[in-house]
Amino acid sequence: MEPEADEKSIDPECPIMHQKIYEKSIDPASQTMLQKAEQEGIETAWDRYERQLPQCSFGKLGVCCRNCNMGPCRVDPLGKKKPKGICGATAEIIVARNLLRTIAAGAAAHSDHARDAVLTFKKMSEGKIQSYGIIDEVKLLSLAYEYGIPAEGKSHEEVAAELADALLQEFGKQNSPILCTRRAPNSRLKLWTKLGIEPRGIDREIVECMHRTNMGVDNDATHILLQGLRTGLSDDWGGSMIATDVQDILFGTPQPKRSTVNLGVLSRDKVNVIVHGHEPILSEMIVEAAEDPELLKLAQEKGAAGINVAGICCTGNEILVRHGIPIAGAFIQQELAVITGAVEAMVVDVQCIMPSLGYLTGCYHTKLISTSPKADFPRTVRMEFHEERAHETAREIVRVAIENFPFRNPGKVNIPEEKQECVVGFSVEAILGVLGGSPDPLVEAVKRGSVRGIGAVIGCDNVKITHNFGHVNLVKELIKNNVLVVTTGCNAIACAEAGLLVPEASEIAGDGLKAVCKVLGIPPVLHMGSCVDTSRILVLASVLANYLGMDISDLPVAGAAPEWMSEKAVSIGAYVVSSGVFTVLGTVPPIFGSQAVTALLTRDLNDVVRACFAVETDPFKAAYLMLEHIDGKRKALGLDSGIGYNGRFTDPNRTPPGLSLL
Ligand code: NFS
Ligand code: SF4
Repeated sequence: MEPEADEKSIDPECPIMHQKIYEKSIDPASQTMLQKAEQEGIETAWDRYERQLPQCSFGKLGVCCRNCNMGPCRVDPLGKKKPKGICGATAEIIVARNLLRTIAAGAAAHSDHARDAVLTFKKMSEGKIQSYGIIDEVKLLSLAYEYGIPAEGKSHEEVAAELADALLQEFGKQNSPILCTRRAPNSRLKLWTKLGIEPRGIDREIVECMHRTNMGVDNDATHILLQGLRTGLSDDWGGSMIATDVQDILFGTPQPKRSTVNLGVLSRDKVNVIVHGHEPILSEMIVEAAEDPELLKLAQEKGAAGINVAGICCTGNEILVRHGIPIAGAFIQQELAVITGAVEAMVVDVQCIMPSLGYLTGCYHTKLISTSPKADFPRTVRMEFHEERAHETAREIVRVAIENFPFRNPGKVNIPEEKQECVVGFSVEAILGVLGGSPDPLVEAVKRGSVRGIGAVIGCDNVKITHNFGHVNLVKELIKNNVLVVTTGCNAIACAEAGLLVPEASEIAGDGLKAVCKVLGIPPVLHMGSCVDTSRILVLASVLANYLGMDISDLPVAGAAPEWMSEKAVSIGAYVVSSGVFTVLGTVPPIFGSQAVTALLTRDLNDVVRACFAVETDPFKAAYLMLEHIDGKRKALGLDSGIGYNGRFTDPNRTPPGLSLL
């Protein structure tokens, strides 16, 4: 029996529990599951976080090093007691080296994902695998053109084969630059060349980071960080962009469509299969298998009303923006989805998958199915996924889920009511389509001041911030102040859960943005895809900059990652800023152990790449910082910057935003 609705709501008599749960998440569906977890004695990431407190101050400041076995060394950031590591490395060197390794790991994750997409694309073009084909022919041909591959007289498969080879070369180029950077404005490209940070082969940049941070190699913080920028650029304008492009060719370029999000998308009477991780190569096949008549019949035989596929994290975003498949939750909700007791199979590949899931699924009937040759987790059912047998493996996975349906324990099932409508799928192509084929209407709206500027808000969830508090408040504050928001990753899921991805959300936007959204029929927050699709945001910025004949850093654009946690987000930060976009980080990066590195990243980078970071944990102040930046850019362009400010953070002089933490 399922509990009655009122039993599911949070107990108002229990202020401590109420407060505690409310501090963990602002999302009612998540709160309901957190309460269920407490009642059932189930541990979540929030409990483990509490047990980790207080977290190590040296780690938080970034001043611990174990890059060699004379260490580990932890240096005193003020340089008094232990100013140097055993080898003589200062806080400055250690902080910079640690950051470079983080960027390398993030860039590696995005780019290795891209490599697998290209390898699948290559096998498809050679006719070695049957499960995938060319869906977006226009994109295939335009990419081939960009890479200098003549298409005349060749079949699409032949073009694809040549393109796949050219794309694979981007990973291993030794001295020549990668090519997608040509999409950036000339001024940016020239700046990168002048600074010596134009990326070469993607793998080369990542390997060089590991080499440079090896004991006794690169020991100049500025020099180290410039390599961080170059590696970040190789991620965005290389790995991430290649992943986006190839996935568009294989699975289609997203176009606007409706769907639903949050834990309430799980079905009470169907077999629930969650796809969690990052690579659509797998999730696309699961979506297809779930429509297989034979498997649907089997589901019926097992007493289910059908098969319900839902996503978590970015593989969820991939199938959401292409097929409108619902999303059950973002990163921090992965455990909560299992806690509903209604998930027959959680199918995972790579990235952002908590190892806790293996133990957690053991408390329910859920099967955790791991599929990637690269990744495994405790207590999984292993069903390795290879493209050659993509259909068959996907069918076997869905079959395991169906067979598991009779083991669902109705007494343990509690699916939150909350599911929210959303409109998603705003690829650059789709945005230009909405605008009638040219950026002109958007540019005119910006000139008039109806749209004050563009806010790019991205990134993860993090237990250090009340779930969705940072994401939702920052984005609401921006749209209230007429900033059109573009979003990817877990921020996009948070915005969807808060109802910000529907055209009706423009009701809470400022008058100018509201009018523009109404005319165009769009939401004030545009979901552009998964985290690798952050590359779409920079392509959009380049389209606008090129159209106006200026640099990205001249545009009234600002970025933010309000709740970031992943190394991938650090790589994204590095490339967004190196591409000329001021970016506010909502959780504190481990850099404050070095004043020099902090000053470089939060101020002096302006003189290098014409953009820098700010760190601000208060989303209202973060929004203010972004608005201030956008207004500054408007002023420099001779546009009206006296649009006024409508927000909670009304007294910037009392607590200067962005400085409260320094
Ligand atoms: Ni991006 Fe997407 Fe989410 Fe963060 Fe993880 S799912 S790849 S890394 S947590 S936004
Ligand atoms: Fe210590 Fe230097 Fe070794 Fe790092 S590289 S652990 S600072 S001796």
